Amino acid sequence: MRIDIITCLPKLLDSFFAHSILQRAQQGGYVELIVHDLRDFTLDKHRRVDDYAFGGGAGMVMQIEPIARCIRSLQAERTYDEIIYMTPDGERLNQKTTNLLSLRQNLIILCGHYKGVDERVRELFITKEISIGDYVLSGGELAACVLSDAIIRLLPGVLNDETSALTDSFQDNLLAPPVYTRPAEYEGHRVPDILLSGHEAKIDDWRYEQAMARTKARRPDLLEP
Ligand code: 6GU
Repeated sequence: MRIDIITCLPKLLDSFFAHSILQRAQQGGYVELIVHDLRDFTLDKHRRVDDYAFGGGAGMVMQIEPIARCIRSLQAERTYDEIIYMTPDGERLNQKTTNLLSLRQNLIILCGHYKGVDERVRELFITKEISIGDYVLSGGELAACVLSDAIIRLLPGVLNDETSALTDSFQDNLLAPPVYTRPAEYEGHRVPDILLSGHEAKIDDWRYEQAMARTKARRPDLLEP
């Protein structure tokens, strides 16, 4: 898989991608993550990528030309399955969307800033608009990191234990059950006996019951049809 990210803050993304699972995924050849500095695609001598909003009002708007130039230069090299714009008014991200996107070959992710991008960018280039929740961030970069992380950890081989992504919270619309490690007792608080029993089938049942109880208590909306 290849993910091209377009941003005015490339250092922020580079530093995120240079760590942990995301770094391993790149070194292992599971994903190619390329960060593009939008300012490299402006013809303006001050390297500006934004301008005042037509009609007035506070906040700058990201211009179409540098974005168009960047996207077209990428499209000249390969075909993209989706061109995603990170924006608080996009469709709210969930596990189903990350699962589907993890099956794609080439993605572009555009990070918005300021008051957002000129509407014509969305009309002409964007195929999918994604929000990571009902709150406003100062830019789309953190949201792009969230989306990339959620996708890349699903690629076969990226996680050590191939099955572990399948038992995550949300993977079956259920929250994950509680987990424990040593010591078996901490200041009088014991790990449930069933987990020490070695009885695999019973442990599976217990985990399912716990996941169901937790989902009912915390996120009953996930159980609705
Ligand atoms: Cl994708 N961008 C921004 N700026 N804020 C957000 C968001 C995205 N998702 C939730 N809040």
